[in-house]
Amino acid sequence: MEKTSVEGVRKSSFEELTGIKDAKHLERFRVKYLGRNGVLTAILRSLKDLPLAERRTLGPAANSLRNELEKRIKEKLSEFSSVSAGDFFDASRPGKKVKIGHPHPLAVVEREMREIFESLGFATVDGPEIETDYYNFDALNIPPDHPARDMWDTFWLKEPKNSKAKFLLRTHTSPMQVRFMESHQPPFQIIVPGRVFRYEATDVSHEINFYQLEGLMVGKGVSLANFKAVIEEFFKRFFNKPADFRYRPSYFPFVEPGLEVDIKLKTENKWLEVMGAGMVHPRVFEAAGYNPRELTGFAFGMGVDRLAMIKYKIPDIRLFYAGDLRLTTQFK
Ligand code: FA5
Repeated sequence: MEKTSVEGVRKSSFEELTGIKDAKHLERFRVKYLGRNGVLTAILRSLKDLPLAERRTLGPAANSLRNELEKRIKEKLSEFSSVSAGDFFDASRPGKKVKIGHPHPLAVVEREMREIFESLGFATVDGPEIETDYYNFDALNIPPDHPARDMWDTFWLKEPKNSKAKFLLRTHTSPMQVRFMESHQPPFQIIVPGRVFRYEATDVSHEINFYQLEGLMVGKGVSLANFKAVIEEFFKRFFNKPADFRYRPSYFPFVEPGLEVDIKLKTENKWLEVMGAGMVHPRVFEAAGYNPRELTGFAFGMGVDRLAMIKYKIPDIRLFYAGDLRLTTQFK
């Protein structure tokens, strides 16, 4: 055996390889040269019978040719593996399952709530998460030093230089009431879903950031009876179960009268507090530039997380913010 035989194999194999156009032929080529009875395999196998001097020159040459051929075959194969190469595409094979993300349960519940209100004629509006103390408090009839400010433990932000306004993370979605009324004329009915923040200790039903959905309907002669009709229709559709309602007097500085709504699903037999509400306070209308003698309206604010917990039987609010995929993958 001579070194030229390896060179000969190199030349002929490379030439042959250039002409190969599909994977089937490539495999045949591989077997021909590198298979158990392949041309190059035979050379490699015969090495052991050669005198040492010949082995020293032939061995490395044959080995390097084998490596080179393996590499080129692999490269060629990857050229064929695109769909257009026909041979490798089997249309009857089941496709690869594409993993897609899941919406967060709170996003699902917010969407469900929004769809119901929109079908009842409410428009959805959005508001800023960073607020001024004016919209979060003053315009809602909660002046500085008013004890009602303690109802909402607040994350205050550092004041920008030369700023008269104080900034905070909104403690509720109610600031959008005056923001919206300042630039719109009644009659209207809106909802404001969004994230809110409170500086409080967390437990199974309290988070420092959570979601609310605010509602506001203003017009001539809007009454508590209208509120009751809207809200009972909403809950009937949201839970899709028969329920009893309880309206308890409560205090929020921006409504008069103020109330809290409890709901008891017939299947649960337990009263659950679901929202604060009331008739818009005349001072709030004044802050927005409306004439309180001409208009009335109702407002409400419900906790999205709390409603999601009830509807989907989620025992701890903190699960929503733990990023555990075992929860999110159950929602679509
Ligand atoms: C308010 O925030 C008022 N803005 C609601 C309102 C709007 C009243 C319009 C009148 C008119 P309250 O602090 O009660 O009210 O919060 C409303 C709802 O948010 C509660 O019923 C509860 O469902 C939810 N909530 C309150 N605090 C937390 C918390 N820490 N974690 C999760 N949900 C909360």
